[in-house]
Amino acid sequence: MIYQKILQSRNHARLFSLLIDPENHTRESLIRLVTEADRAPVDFILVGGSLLSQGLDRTIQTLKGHTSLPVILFPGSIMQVSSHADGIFLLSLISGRNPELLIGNHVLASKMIRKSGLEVIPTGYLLIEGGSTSSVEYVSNTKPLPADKPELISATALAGELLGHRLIYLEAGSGASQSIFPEIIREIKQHIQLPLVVGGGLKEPRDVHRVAQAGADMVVVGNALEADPSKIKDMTAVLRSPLQ
Ligand code: 1GP
Repeated sequence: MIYQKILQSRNHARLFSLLIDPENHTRESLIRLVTEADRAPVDFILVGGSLLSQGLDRTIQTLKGHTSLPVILFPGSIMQVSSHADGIFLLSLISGRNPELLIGNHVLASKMIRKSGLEVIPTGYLLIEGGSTSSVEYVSNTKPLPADKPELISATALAGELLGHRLIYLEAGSGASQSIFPEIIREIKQHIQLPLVVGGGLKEPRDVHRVAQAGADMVVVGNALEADPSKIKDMTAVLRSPLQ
């Protein structure tokens, strides 16, 4: 069970997830990346992307042929549901005010998701300014939360918890020039009890270390590892150092 593992590791470890966007891969590059992830090992593999519309089943089947790590869908759209995965972060974009991403798409996808048998993890998804216009901002047609308003961000995260989400996900945007500030993470941790996931623009092991030390329960890295899979070892190693 994915959510059980997230809850159980909270007090003694930070989790590391590799995000794979199937659009960025050939079969060979995918196998190289998942082999490195399996060796590191990472805790979870997330699969999703802003543009992906086909090839999702094939990608997950390839992953499953090379690792037994759990695969979680991180859907950029309702077209990204596959019963070959183990679970799905069912995202509600609570930083925005686009009703389709708060309920509309969920209605369209609900029966398909139930039929898939996936473990569903309802996730309050917060887009935070990351230094430039992100794909999520553009595609979702929503404004990110301002990075210099931690009290607004924590109030949004708390609303997500009170509404019954099981995870809070802070997103700076894929390839963000500025990842989530540690002050934001620390502020949120004072207000919520849910596990906190942080991703977007984490490029080096020291970036991973910084957000983990600030209190992220799970760190997500995509671009940097797609560009250089050999970094996975060092990025996961920093999470094994003691928490302060
Ligand atoms: C997941 O979008 C992020 O939250 C991934 O961002 O590709 O910049 O690591 P990167």
